[in-house]
Amino acid sequence: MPPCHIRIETRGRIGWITLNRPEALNALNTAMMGEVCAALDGFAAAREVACVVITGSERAFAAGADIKEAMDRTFPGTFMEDFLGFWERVAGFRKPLVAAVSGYALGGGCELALMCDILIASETARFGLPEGKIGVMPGAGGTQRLARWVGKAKAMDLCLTGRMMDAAEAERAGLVSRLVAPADLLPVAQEAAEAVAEKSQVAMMMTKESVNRAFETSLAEGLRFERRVFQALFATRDQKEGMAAFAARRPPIFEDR
Ligand code: DAK
Repeated sequence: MPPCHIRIETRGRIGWITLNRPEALNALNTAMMGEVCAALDGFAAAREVACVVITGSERAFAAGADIKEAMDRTFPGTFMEDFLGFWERVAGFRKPLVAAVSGYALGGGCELALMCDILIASETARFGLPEGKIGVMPGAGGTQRLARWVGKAKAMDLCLTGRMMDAAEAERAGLVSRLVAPADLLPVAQEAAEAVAEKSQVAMMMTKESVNRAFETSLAEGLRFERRVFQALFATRDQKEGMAAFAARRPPIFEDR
C-alpha cells in the first residue's frame, strides 16, 4: 500500500521524506512513523541513495506525537507494546540524515529532528519540548539528546518551561547546523546532502558512527574507535581512488567499496 502520511522521492542520490499531514501540523501518529521507518528501510537498502532528507511543511516540521491518538493510552498498554519505541529506528539509520526544519518542531517533532545528523533550519523554525503542558514529558530522546546537544541549561529550560526556542537561538545553542532564509531551506538541504553523497559512502557512514560515539563513550575510547575506523578505511578501494585522484588533480570516482 502506498504511504498516505508522507511523500517519498529520490532526487539524484538523495532520498526525501516529506511529512504530510497538514490538517494536524504533521503530528506524528503511529501510521505516519511506520511509513517513515519503512521509507528509511527502503533507502537503507537502495545502494544509489547516499543520504536522506526529512522535512515537513512551511508551517510545521511536526507539532509532536499525535496527542489525540495517545490520550486514552494506559501504562501497561504502552509498556507492553513498547509504544512508539520503534522511533529509535530513525536514530539507528546508518546513512547520514538531514533534517530540513521549517515552522513548529515540537515534542516528538523536535525529537525527530534531534535524531538527524545535520539540522538545517529556516528562520521560521521553532523548537520546543512542551510535553509538560499535557501532563507528560519528552519520551523519544528529548531529555537525553537535547542535554547532550545543547547542554543542561537550555535543555532544562525547554523541558521544564515548555517554551519555544526560535531558529536564531537554536543556532546559537548549537542545535542547528545552518540557519537559512525560508526560500533556501530545501535547496540548501539538497546541496548539503549532495556534498555528503559525492564522497565515499563507506567513509561517510563510518564518520557518522564515529561522531555519534562521542556522545556515548569516554574521550579515550572514542579516540581509539576513531583511529581504528580511520585505519580500516585504508582497506577500501575508495581510499586508493580518493588519494590517487587528488595526486592526479582529477575528481575522484568512488564506488562505495
Ligand atoms: N497532536 C495532534 N494534533 C495536533 C497536534 C499534536 N501534537 N498539534 C497540532 N494538532 C492539530 C490541532 O489539534 C488542530 O487540529 P483541529 O483541532 O483543527 O482538528 C490542528 O493541528 C492545527 O493546530 P492548532 O489549531 O492548534 O494551530 P495553532 O497555530 O493555533 O497552534 C501549535 C499551533 C503547534 C502551537 C499547537 O497546535 C500546539 O500546541 N500543538 C501541540 C504541541 C505539543 O504539545 N506537542 C507535544 C506533543 S507530545 C515517544 C515518542 C514521542 C513522544 C513521546 C514518547 N516514545 C518513543 C516513547 C512525544 C510526545 C509529544 O510529542
